Amino acid sequence: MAPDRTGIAAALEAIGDALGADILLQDPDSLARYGVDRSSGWQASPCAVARPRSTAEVQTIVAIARRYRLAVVPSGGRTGLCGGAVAQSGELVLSLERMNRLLSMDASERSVTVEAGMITANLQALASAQGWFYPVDFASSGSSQIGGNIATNAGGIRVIRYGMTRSQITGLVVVDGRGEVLELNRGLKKNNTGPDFRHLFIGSEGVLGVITEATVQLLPAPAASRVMLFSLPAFGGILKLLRAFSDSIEINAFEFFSHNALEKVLARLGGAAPLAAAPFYALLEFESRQEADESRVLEIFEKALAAGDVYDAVLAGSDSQARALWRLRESISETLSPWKPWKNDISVRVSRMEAFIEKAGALIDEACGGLETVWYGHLGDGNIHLNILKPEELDPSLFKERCAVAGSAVAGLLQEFGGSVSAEHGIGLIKRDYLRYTRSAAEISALRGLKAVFDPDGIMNPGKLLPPEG
Ligand code: 2HG
Ligand code: ZN
Repeated sequence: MAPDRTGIAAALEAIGDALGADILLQDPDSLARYGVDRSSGWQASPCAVARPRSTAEVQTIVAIARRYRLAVVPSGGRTGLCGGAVAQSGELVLSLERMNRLLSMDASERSVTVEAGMITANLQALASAQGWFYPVDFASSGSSQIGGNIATNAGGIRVIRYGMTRSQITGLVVVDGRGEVLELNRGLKKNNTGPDFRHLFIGSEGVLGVITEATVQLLPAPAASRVMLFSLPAFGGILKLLRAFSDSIEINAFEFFSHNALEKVLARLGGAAPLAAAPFYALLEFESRQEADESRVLEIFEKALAAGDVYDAVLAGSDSQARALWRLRESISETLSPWKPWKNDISVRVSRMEAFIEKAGALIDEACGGLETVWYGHLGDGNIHLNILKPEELDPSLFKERCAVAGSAVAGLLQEFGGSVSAEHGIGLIKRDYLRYTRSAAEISALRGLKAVFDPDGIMNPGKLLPPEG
């Protein structure tokens, strides 16, 4: 049972006594700021924010929280879009922001061990200063933290080539809900000693424990790349392009967006459209080691042009042009935020995408006809971010109702297609009622069992990921 006011005050006092009063923030501004993420519609209401400086301090905080049954919400950069870091019921927010140091570097293995609060862009910069590369990247990398990336198994724009965050992590230190410190896999390449708990904590959204340190395998610096933007008359053409490129070049990223996405981004950022208006655009980043790579891309483009699958294309001639093309894609999410969109982050296998899109489009039209939809995402990974925009005049609860009808219909379709209700953003609070469309009842009950093992008193990020029982 959650503690009452006296219990909460006693728990906070015990934390202050153990670690010094400055470990806690309790001013209204901090409570409001640390109690939410980038998803909308929450009323932040944590009891306090703890900002530990080491794994040992995290352990002390979790042990005290457990003694008083105080719920703990682990908190990184709070750039999530699913409410996974929201504290709205008197929980203690546990922010990792002070734990942002590089702990060790191993040049012979090209790996680093860092604290969980390191900002993702700082990890990328640290890697490139050594001539190495950390491939996980997305628009919020300037404020998201590596611990949060791991807890949500973040994806982003280069998954098609390098995989999700999970693929880069060779070791983790976590404090689980029992208050135990677990050192998982310790950076080993080979470790065949039974189930690998590291992978249980990656993507666990803080419901099993708090990630405090990570060992990250970095890659050699990538070869030169080129960026090309295509305009297309129909969605099917994008998939044809993807198939052709997959067979003949090394793709770093393959993204798409609909015309209304580009229109809105240009209206916000200014600047001219890179191509004449078309229903869809595809953005390709490919490795270009030699001229032959570029010639193959141009050959595929010309064939697609002749077949009528593509209208036009522009190949960036410089790094700044390449960045400008990427900015069109990466600015979409932030550009749409004033419309308070209903977000879908869904995936199906690329081979089933065309049939899925046809059916999904019809279902959404039926439930949300008249509402503006924006289609974009990481098509090379089978990942679509369908955003439905709220018209200013439409009452928020009516909007939610209509979107929920579309949401259930699309989730049902995803189940039929063996797809996922969350490709890369996670489940959090927003998608937990949809989990059953992607994970079976047997899986969900096993997940509850895991939670009971690592967090027997249910203090770690309660209410997130798992749907309420019954
Ligand atoms: C992206 O790919 C992000 O731009 C955000 O994952 C997607 O806001 C969204 O729906
Ligand atoms: Zn995305």
